Amino acid sequence: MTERTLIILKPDAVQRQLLGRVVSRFEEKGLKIAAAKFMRICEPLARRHYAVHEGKPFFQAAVKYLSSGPVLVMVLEADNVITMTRKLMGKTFGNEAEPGTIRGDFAGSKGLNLVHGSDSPETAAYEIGLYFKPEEIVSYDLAAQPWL
Ligand code: IDP
Ligand code: MG
Repeated sequence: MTERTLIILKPDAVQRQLLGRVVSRFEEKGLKIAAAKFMRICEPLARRHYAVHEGKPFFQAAVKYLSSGPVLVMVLEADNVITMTRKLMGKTFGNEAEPGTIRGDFAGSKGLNLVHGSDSPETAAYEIGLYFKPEEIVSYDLAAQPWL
């Protein structure tokens, strides 16, 4: 079934000028970009984003990190897109993520990890709603679709 996910190229991806290379990973996989926004996430929005992690020891650090600079927020759409993007991203930190994954190839510590991706259809719906109005999500046919 066609599914949507929220992807964020985090502040380190912008500052390290890796946006193009990370977006390419998703494009090369054949995932459709349905929405995109370059923006700064304020701290209250970052708190809402990580609300499920409230109370955990890393909550405050994760909020600070996400709101520390501009980001590229995207909605990707494809069958099974949540599982696929989580696999493309790799484990949470680059020091454990497999080579071939975004985090495994471009990050190497238990620190900044370049990219966020929703982890279930429920969180995807919640997270997409934090960043996009329904009319900002664009409906169109990907020309390559019959070849994917
Ligand atoms: P995910 O991004 O792979 O889904 P989550 O467990 O949902 O990982 O954690 C959300 C974010 O919080 C991570 O991407 C990372 O930036 C931060 N984070 C998670 N665990 C830790 C930790 O143990 N130390 C520091 N930051 C963490
Ligand atoms: Mg998560």
